[in-house]
Amino acid sequence: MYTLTGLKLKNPTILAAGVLGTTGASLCRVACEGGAGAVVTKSIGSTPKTGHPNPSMVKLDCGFLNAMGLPNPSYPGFLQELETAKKDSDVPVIASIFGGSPDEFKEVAEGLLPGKPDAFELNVSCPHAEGYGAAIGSNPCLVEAVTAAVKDVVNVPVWVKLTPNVSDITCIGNAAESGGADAVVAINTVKGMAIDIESGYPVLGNRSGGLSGKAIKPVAVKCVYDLYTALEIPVIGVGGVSSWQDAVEMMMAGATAVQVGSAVYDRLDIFSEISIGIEAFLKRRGYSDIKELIGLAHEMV
Ligand code: RRO
Repeated sequence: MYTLTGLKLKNPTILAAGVLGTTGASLCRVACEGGAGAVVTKSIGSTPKTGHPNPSMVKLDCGFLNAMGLPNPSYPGFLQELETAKKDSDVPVIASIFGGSPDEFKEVAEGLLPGKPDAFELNVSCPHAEGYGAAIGSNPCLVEAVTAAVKDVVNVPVWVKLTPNVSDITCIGNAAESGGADAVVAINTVKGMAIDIESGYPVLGNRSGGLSGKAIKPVAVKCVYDLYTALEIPVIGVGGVSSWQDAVEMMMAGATAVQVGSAVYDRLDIFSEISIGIEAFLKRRGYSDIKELIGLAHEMV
């Protein structure tokens, strides 16, 4: 068992927000069949949203480009899914939420409390959401205020998911910590665009979006490395993790646990595969505790 912000996880792998997180049934599948140590829901807001026009997700050679546009049924519409996820899965269920102001974040968090989420993940980092997401997540004062507002009304851990699309992610991480965050999650997707050269059109309906998958792993590792140095609270690493080696790398940079997003589209049991691989690595290298890996790269001078 691993302890992360007071939550008990059977292994340090977590389903990232946005992937297979829209229904209680899909969250359960990831936990039960996939072997995830915890699962995060799709980001939920205060009013229903249909999202951006199609195509809203495109597979590239180096990863995925998406501009889903925060499609979600709103917190009243999602409560039952959250209840199903809690009832049918045996792992912590973390509710990802978004809003355009501290009050809206507070409203969504309070609205989901009857579903008994084990923690909240505050999404202040979607790269293509007008007025939401990175508009908040690149402003330290707003990040601190949003975090404090949610902490004020919930008594479960609060994680804050950060955007890499800023000049200094540690400044935003510090603001989350000042607001009372129990952990930060790094990183959300990297702003990106792709163009079809035959038609000349950008491939996404929204024209631009966020890049995930293998291409962004080095960006994520650097962000985790810097946040580990700057903060006292745990850093949860996410971005391009698709193997146990990637997870170990993220932990050596400073991650206490890892989230997996895009790689889930290839194989659901990636979580079991990663946790078995980490255990075998620890044994082979003679480590007695996974904690010995966390931040190891910082000691290599
Ligand atoms: O729904 C999305 O378009 C989306 C979200 Br909320 C997010 O946080 N990151 C992303 O790449 N897409």
